[in-house]
Amino acid sequence: MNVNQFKEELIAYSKEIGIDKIGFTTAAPFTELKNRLIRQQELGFQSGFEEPDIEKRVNPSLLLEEPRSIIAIALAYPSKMKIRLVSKKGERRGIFSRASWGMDYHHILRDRLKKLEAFILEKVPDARVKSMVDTGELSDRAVAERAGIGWSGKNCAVITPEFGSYVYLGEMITSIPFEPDTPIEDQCGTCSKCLEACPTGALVHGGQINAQQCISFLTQTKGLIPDEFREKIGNRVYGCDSCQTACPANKGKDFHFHEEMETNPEIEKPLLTPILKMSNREFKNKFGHLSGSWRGKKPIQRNAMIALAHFKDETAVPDLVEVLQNEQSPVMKGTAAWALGKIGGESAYTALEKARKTETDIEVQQEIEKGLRMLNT
Ligand code: B12
Ligand code: SF4
Ligand code: SF4
Repeated sequence: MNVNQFKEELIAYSKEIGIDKIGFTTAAPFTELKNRLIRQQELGFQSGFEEPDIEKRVNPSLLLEEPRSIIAIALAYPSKMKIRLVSKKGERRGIFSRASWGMDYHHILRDRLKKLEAFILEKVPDARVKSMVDTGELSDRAVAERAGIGWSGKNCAVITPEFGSYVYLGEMITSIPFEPDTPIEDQCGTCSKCLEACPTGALVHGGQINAQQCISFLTQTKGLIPDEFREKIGNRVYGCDSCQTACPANKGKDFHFHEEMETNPEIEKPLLTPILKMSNREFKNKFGHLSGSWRGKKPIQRNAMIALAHFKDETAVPDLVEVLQNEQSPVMKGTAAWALGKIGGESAYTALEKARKTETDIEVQQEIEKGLRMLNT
């Protein structure tokens, strides 16, 4: 087999099956990344969603026997919704971040990687391959950067010159010794717009994040959101795009190559109050296909209450009172109490006073007190 010719065939095939960019790198260990991951762990800057075994993250030979190369793929996603919502007075909506628009990208990229695997195995039946997207051991960004897909921006994203940073990443470790591509030079220069745009200061330095402070992370947690971040979440019900929308490399970048990624604004910019009352089935029907639903209903409902507090939406008070009175989960009740305090008004006050007398959970009690303090100042 002529490996260089096969690489060209693979590149041509990747275009046919809807892969927007493909790059190749060696299967050598990611030594620089290793130090970085250890440092992030020491500083307590990790999210906890990463694969915990650092050796597996940096050493492809622990994932596939005698690996010889890694193929990196990128698929561009839309940054603007084709259908615009006509906003009606008094309607309050939340927003899912762009990486959660349309069908869950894990399915889409896995489909492309499966097709690529089949193509390889048809030509080289004894090849070994192992693909992953997001939930795999490797750092998708470190692979993509080394394979020449894009540079590693100060906002931490891999930025492609063609599509900006609005690309999903995935990769395949293979036993075939493909010629590696050359990494792209850093193009951030003296710009630091993303650092300035980050609402919480989570980008502690260019290219370094404290995930614990990142709104994207916070919207994906299950507990109570720490006080200092609640107001900064705004109306985001899942994820955050601020360090990408601020980036000049994303200016004018909006690609609609993949039908599955198209949006329905009623879903990705949903009305907030109906979310509070959704049954599990309703939640699954409406949001189940989004990547942003992976943590289930409660975190989205909690974020929706924070968004209603952000809008100070008085029409939401009866629904928030219902959550405070009838929900089992302390996180839901506590967030409702805090939101009622933020929104204010007579019935919010009465509900908080009433709940104060009967509530037994310490966390919820604290949120009720916070709510009442806000109303009394
Ligand atoms: C954990 C995780 C998160 C965490 C932590 C994010 C982070 N920056 O580490 C949280 C929940 C906060 C998060 C948020 C988001 N995520 Co996320 N996330 C991941 C996940 C699972 C692991 C990331 C990881 O290991 N981070 C650890 C850091 C240390 O490594 P890294 O960023 O992977 O690699 C870079 C650094 O190590 C750097 N580096 C290495 N050494 C050194 C040394 C120096 C001095 C410097 C400066 C840099 C540096 O170079 C590497 C390449 O860029 C990956 C999927 C995967 N398996 O890789 C997706 C992934 C990174 N997420 C992705 C996306 C889309 C997002 C969001 C945009 C979603 C959203 N809209 O809300 C935000 C963006 C936040 C941000 N600014 O990074 C995409 C990124 C696509 C892209 N074009 O870059 C990925 C690759 C998923 C995918 N398969 O498409 N995410
Ligand atoms: S995703 Fe939002 S909170 Fe996280 S680093 Fe970017 S701007 Fe900051
Ligand atoms: S905003 Fe500027 S510094 Fe940040 S990633 Fe984009 S180009 Fe780089």
